[in-house]
Amino acid sequence: MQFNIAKLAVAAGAMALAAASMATPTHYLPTDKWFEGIKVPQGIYWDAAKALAVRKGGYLACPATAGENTFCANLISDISFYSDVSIHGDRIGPWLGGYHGPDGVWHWMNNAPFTYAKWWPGQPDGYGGATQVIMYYNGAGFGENWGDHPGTAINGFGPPRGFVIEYDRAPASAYVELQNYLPTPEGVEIVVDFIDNGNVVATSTATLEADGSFIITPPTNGTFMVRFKASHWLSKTIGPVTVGTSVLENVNLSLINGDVDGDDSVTIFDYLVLSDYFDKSDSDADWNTVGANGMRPVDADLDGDGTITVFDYLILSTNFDKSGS
Ligand SMILES: [Ca+2]
Ligand SMILES: [Ca+2]
Ligand SMILES: [Ca+2]
Repeated sequence: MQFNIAKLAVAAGAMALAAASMATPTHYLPTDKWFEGIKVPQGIYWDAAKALAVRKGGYLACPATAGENTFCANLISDISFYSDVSIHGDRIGPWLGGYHGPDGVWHWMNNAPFTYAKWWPGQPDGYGGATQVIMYYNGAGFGENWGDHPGTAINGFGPPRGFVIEYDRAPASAYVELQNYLPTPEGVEIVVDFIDNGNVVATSTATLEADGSFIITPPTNGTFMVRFKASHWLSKTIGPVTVGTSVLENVNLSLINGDVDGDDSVTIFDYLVLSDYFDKSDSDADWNTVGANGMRPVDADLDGDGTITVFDYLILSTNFDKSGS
């Protein structure tokens, strides 16, 4: 386990969370939650913010108590998280995970009871649309009060420039190098197994950003061995790692290429599949079709250049006989 926050911060600038700048999630002890304020300088609407929060392993913050609300508001207590001044002279603030349901009452998306509320005077007013969500709103200023908003563009208003994420457990940041791979790893799935006494007790799947970074939020707190595996790369297991109860931990991994059939060893079977598909390319109609050998041609394209060539063979040869570790 390596700790490398500086590297993550640099990497974050290039990632597909794009223009969203990462902060460090901070722990709110009274309710054992983690919160993070995210700034999006070009502005963002509710659905996009909601999706980014989920991609980071959390959800839009649901400050269900006065304490949580003050804590969240302090993470974004800067006018730069808010919209420009609207035609009405006010500003829209960072999004939260509250919404007005078809049942006509307010809900938090994590199902916390909606008993506490911190509406700005005159809010909620249902302005701008039938479906409303919650944002920080303090007239022309910033602070810990809320307003309701359709969550989408409305005439005369620009978008707010941020949102707050809530995590049920401490999210861990990881950075994976996929060896011998030409494209960026953006969109490659990585399967993360949490192992206790040899048993996989939880599995989660993450999607890599362009720089190989990803966030895992452990499904449960505890001490585990943690195994990382991506399609035709061998797994890597680290640990024991105590997750969910401490500060952000950054995991740096480098995964070995060559496991065409995904059984976590580079063997003659991988050679056989690669041979079957030698010279195929992504212009072939069956590139993504499972063949008689149980694999797809794309699975044998180890370097990701869109063709099965001697270069894929070389990767396999170099790593022959290796297994996940
Ligand atoms: Ca409103
Ligand atoms: Ca294999
Ligand atoms: Ca290739």
